[in-house]
Amino acid sequence: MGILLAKLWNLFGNEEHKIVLVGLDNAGKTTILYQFLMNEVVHTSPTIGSNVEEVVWKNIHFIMWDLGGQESLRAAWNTYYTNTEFVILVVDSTDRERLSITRQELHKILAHEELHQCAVLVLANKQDVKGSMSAAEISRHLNLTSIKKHKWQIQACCALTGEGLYQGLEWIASHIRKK
Ligand code: G3D
Ligand code: MG
Repeated sequence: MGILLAKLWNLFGNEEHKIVLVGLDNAGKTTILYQFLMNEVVHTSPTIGSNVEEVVWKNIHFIMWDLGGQESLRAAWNTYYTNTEFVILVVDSTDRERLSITRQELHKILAHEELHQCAVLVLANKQDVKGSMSAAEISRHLNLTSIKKHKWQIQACCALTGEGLYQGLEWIASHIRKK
């Protein structure tokens, strides 16, 4: 009976799914959060600490935490990991210089015990900028194929127009439906 009720509860979209948005400063995390929330571009300033919003999409409730990405703030990312189901790693596809730092941060995240069951969506953001790296190039640099213990996906996107963002969210939603 309890399980049936829980299923019905979920069917009506009352279950919340926690997502953390990580990535270096300036990657586009806050822009993405507000694009999901309001389908519009908001003017952002560097995030100190975090922003949190509830995003409802296709009757699925997501609690999205957008974490500040500056070096001094990255050390605190792990304080947000409890009960996280999905990590969205946002990459600035124009930032070739710092991609190796992103790779280190990603592999640190995946090694964290509280995230051992989470799935990872990598968003290759800023695809509108000429000369930006493709999703395949970023995938290679981040060594995504070496990830065996987590489900992962990479999606090219542009936070300014919203292009690609919902394909990414659909991948996340498909995991929730499978559960
Ligand atoms: P962060 O939260 O990861 O630190 P922000 O990043 O969301 O604050 O975005 C940092 C800057 O990148 C912002 O520009 C924002 O408009 C820009 N940006 C985000 N996504 C895209 C994108 O897809 N394409 C382009 N061209 N720019 C993007 P400003 O100028 O406000 O600093
Ligand atoms: Mg921010």
